[in-house]
Amino acid sequence: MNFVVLTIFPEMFDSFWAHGIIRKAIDQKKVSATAINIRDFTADRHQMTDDRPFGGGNGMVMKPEPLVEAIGAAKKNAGAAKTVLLTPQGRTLNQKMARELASIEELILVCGRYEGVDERICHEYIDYEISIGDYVLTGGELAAMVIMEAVTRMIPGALGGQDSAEKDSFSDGLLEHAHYTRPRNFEGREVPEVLLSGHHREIESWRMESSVMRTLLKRPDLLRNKQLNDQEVKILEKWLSEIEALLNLHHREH
Ligand code: 4HQ
Repeated sequence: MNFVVLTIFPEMFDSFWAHGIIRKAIDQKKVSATAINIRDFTADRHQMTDDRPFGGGNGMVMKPEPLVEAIGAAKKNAGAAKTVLLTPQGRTLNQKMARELASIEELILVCGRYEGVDERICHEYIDYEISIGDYVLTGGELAAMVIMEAVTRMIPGALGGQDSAEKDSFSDGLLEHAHYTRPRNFEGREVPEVLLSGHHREIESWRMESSVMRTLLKRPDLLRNKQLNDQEVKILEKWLSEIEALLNLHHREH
């Protein structure tokens, strides 16, 4: 994967690329990443990247010409590159999109500032419009970092040996199970006994149950949109019958 970011703040990416799994992926040459300063593609003496909106109103709009020049420069080396505009009007990023983007050779991430980019950029020069969520950012830079992080984790081998990407939240449509480490007793709360037992099959089924029930309690929307497998149905039925038994007791007493 080759990431090329178009931005007026290229320095924002230096520390991002120098840490964690993205740093490792770059060191291992699984990923390359560069930031191109849109200002370098301005033609005027003042290197203006923004201008006043036609029709009036507050705020400024990103001029189309420097952006088009910068996209052209980014595509010089990889003509098949796909361009992504970070915008609240795009499709909201999810794990499936991250996985799909990871199979693309080169992504050019276009970061707007001000009120946004001139609308006419979108038709000819942008392949995907992506949002990272329904809230307002000041620029596309943080959104581009979020996309690069989520996509890099999906590149085979980028996560350091294990199959952690498959075990992660959302990979099977469920939240992850609860995690515990030492000490065994923390502020009076014990680690679940089964996790200390060394019974790998029991630990595996405890984790599956933890996953399903946490998803039901914290993100029921995820379960509603998921095709449940036999094991997940069994877990839900077990809890349903326990709840029914409790309610039966209650109703008999009242
Ligand atoms: N932006 N997800 C850049 C966002 C945003 C989001 C607002 C994009 C400002 C200039 N981008 N413009 N949410 O809020 O991607």
